[in-house]
Amino acid sequence: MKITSFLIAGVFALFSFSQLNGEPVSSIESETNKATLKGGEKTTFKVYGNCGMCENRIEKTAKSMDGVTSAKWDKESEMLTITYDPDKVELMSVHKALAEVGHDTKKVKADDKTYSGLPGCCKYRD
Ligand SMILES: [Cu+2]
Repeated sequence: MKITSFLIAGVFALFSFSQLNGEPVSSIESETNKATLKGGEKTTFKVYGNCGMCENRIEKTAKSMDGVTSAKWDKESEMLTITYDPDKVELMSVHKALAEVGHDTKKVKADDKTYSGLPGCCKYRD
């Protein structure tokens, strides 16, 4: 008898909790998940380049990757800042993709053939 009334009280408490919040508990949880996904991880690393064309190429390459939600490369510091979902994309794949279009990072170097194919203004190696 005691257990039954405890259960009823518990169910009632849960019910009034969700009523208090104005929406079911489950929808609050899904909102939280969305926020986590939207934020993702943010990281900044060096990507060698020179000019505005490099900026476009680097940002376009990074953004085209599934799991990368934003990419901003700074011409002066040659630093790329990306927001990404680590469950969808590994950071190393981003380094590789950038090297494939001719841009060295500290982890992956572009091969000479790819590098030599870059427009003259984009040649960043000394
Ligand atoms: Cu360039």
